[in-house]
Amino acid sequence: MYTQAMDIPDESGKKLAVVPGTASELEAAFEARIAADGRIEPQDWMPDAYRRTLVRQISQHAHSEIVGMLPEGNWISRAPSLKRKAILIAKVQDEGGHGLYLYSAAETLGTGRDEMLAGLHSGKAKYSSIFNYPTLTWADVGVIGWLVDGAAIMNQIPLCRCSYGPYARAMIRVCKEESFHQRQGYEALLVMMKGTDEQRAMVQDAVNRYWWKCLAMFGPPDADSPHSAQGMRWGIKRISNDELRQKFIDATVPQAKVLGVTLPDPALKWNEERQHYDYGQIDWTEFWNTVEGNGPCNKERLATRVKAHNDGQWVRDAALAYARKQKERAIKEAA
Ligand code: BYC
Repeated sequence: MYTQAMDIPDESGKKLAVVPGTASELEAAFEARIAADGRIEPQDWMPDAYRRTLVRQISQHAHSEIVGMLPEGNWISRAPSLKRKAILIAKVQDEGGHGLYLYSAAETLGTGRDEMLAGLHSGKAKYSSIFNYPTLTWADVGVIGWLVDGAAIMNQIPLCRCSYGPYARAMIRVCKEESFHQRQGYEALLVMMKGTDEQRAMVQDAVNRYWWKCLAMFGPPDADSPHSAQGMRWGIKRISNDELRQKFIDATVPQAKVLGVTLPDPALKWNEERQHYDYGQIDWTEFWNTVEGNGPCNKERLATRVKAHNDGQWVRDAALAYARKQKERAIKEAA
């Protein structure tokens, strides 16, 4: 089951090792491992709530990577040069790869990929709010690299130290690829900013549309985040939503200056006492509206994913038929 190859359905991944011990001994061993900042592995005993939290977060993360291919994918056929097209294709493929690692990591917790995908396709499972906004111009592609991937890295670096081993290990490679994504976006914008007035205006317009949505990517304020406290106790999350948002703002303001764009927040100001930038109010009503399925592109994104999944049914059928045939042959040869 934990494989990149197509395999026939197998229940083995669900049979997690039976570890001897009473419920309280198992729980105490788990808590001790967490307190010592150790890793929990798939075969280890873990509380159901820990398992459920991980499946929720990792599968939502996987869905975000997969749906996240769509806004930029729309520009592959319209990239302004062969070089930009090659870079964009590589980036979008990377996002697909991240989704696949993450589904695999979630499968180690005993939840099947079909179940996770059914959650996405029915609209029940969440994915990152940011991918429900349109990519109107080529500058949006650069801004997604710079700001969306930049925010994603800020959030994902601490996940490399997540207490669940398969998720933490997947994040190491994902973060390496995300830094290439961020740099290619920033570099594309630097080139546009050295171009014509129209190009500079296009970059500024994309920054204006994406800035606030990127700040919301980090999730609701800590005080309104139902999962944060327990997620931090379990070592799944290491840094809170608000702290990560602040780190992202502090890192991005100097980059915006080098680029020559204005961040669309009149309240953005260095606070000497806090040693951080102060910033304005995020529109949380708009955020929740988008998360609940009513953003500008939610319906289009889901419909595209469902169609791609249905169109691919024959490939899954063929791969399964082939795997079945191989297995039958192996059994016959062994007999
Ligand atoms: N959008 O208690 P909270 C990428 C939900 S893609 C939608 O703070 P938690 C890329 C949250 O799920 C990388 N929903 O939750 C790809 C929860 O709802 P449920 C994406 C959001 O889990 C292609 C509720 O609000 N990164 O890099 O402690 C191209 C309460 O929130 C959002 C990840 O997925 C949101 N923005 O913290 C380019 C990172 N924020 O489940 C780039 C992994 C919150 O109760 N995930 N919600 O129904 C995480 O780190 C955490 O899950 C979050 C939320 C920080 C997002």
